[in-house]
Amino acid sequence: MARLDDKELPMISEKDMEELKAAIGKGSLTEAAAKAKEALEMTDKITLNIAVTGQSGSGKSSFVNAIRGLEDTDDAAAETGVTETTMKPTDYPHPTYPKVIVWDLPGIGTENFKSDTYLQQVEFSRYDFFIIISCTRFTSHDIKLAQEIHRLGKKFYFVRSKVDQDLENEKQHYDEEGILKQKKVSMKRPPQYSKSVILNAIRENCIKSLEAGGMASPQVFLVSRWEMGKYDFPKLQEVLVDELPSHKQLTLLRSLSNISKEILEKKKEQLQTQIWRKSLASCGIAAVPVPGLSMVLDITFLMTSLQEYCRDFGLSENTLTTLARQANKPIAELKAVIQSPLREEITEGFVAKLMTKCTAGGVKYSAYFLNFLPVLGSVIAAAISFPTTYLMLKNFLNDAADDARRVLEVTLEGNVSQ
Ligand SMILES: Nc1nc2c(ncn2[C@@H]2O[C@H](COP(=O)(O)OP(=O)(O)O)[C@@H](O)[C@H]2O)c(=O)[nH]1
Ligand SMILES: [Mg+2]
Repeated sequence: MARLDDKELPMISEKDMEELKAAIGKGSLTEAAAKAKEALEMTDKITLNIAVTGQSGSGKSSFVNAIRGLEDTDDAAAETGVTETTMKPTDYPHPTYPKVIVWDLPGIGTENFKSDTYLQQVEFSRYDFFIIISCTRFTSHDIKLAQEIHRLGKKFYFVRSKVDQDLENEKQHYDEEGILKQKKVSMKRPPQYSKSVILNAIRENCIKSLEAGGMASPQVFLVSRWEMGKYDFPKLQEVLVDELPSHKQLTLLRSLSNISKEILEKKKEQLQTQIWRKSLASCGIAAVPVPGLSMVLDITFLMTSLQEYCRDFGLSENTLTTLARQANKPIAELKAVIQSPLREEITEGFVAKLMTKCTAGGVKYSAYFLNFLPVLGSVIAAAISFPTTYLMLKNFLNDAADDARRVLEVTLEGNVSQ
């Protein structure tokens, strides 16, 4: 943690400054702090409902598990590989972020669910968006459903599942060196086995059949339930976040597995936007003097915030154990690249230590903040507590995101065949 002292002070973004000025204005610090805390609590209350639909056997339940970072055998997992018996949508809350609920919908086009009444039957209004899954070509039921979802003003995403199987099946036509076995060179198969050629062909095929069914410029995401870090799943995660209304983005982001650098970066960026509110809430409401520190702050609140950052970036014993098992690496190899403490190690004492380390930086920041926000100076203790907290949270978040990136790199090592 010594790095915190050595670092140059991170820039305070103009947006943060503007929002802070607007929040504090000429009013009282306590009032602004209460509002900041309220805004944070509102964010925590936001719910997200994701509908997963498609034909029976297409991989819906598997996807419901995978997107929640679960194995099919976990307690909270949806049952997979069973004949469709689901007569109504089943809710599967995310195990760590229960406000994110993934719904396993009954298959479309079955006896009980005709596509014209399907959306009514599954309570269309409940969902934020729809994932339509197929493990072959998309059917007329899928297309009709998508068009109806669009007509009613919501978003849908076509997901083509089980591409690992397609890649494996194609291998049968090639010898061990990846050379085509057929004597006659086929129009369809290249002479050398190529994953990207196969994947592109699947994608094009899906798109063509969707276009033939009347979809304008459809997009299809290729996924494998067994390899969520591969193919189009990381891209799907990004698109889902980008296309959500901005006030819901963080809710989804936090629940997403840290399987790509882009997702990590997005998480960090979104979490950063909350830092000024957290700093204000900490030193403006339940703030008390902390022994050994010349500051007043809400140390429990800060401890929880740091623990949440660790949780969001997978820096906990549980998550690392699962990750190590999935990546088939010893957990020590993952821990070796982590420099911040894990979630379990974050105590009030740790926060106090971290604040002490950031005090010098906080004092430097203080002059800067006071320039813009003289009201901070009216509460003497806040003049130092606020900037020090801001700096501490910012550095910790950066470090946690860096750790998560390095852990991701370790899990990807020796796994380069994208
Ligand atoms: N190889 C492979 N099998 C999958 C994938 N997704 C689902 N499956 C398998 O396909 C079968 C049906 O999956 P399930 O999720 O139960 O389909 P549902 O009926 O749509 O809910 C199960 O045996 C799954 O293990 C995938 O991406 N790759
Ligand atoms: Mg199912």
